Amino acid sequence: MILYAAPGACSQASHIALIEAHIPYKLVKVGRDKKTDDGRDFKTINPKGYTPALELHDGTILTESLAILIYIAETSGKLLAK
Ligand SMILES: N[C@@H](CCC(=O)N[C@@H](CS)C(=O)NCC(=O)O)C(=O)O
Repeated sequence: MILYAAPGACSQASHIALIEAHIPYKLVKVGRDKKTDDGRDFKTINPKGYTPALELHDGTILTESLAILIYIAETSGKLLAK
């Protein structure tokens, strides 16, 4: 998974949730200029331009903090059930 996040923004909640759930992830930072720290235009990832966005292994992009937090909680539950 890839979490697109901006330092100090509401995407921090998703970041904390991934850490607490022990889910492996890669963090890509998004600047105020909507550029990712690996040089991409973030609006090609989330046309709304908002962080957080979570890219799943199949390439699906999840947006909206609430949806991402629920996804992380459900994924974490599945991992714990194994
Ligand atoms: N409804 C979205 C709102 C996300 C949001 O407002 N993100 C802010 C950071 S806290 C953002 O990316 N702002 C960038 C901008 O307004 O250009 C969610 O809950 O995820």
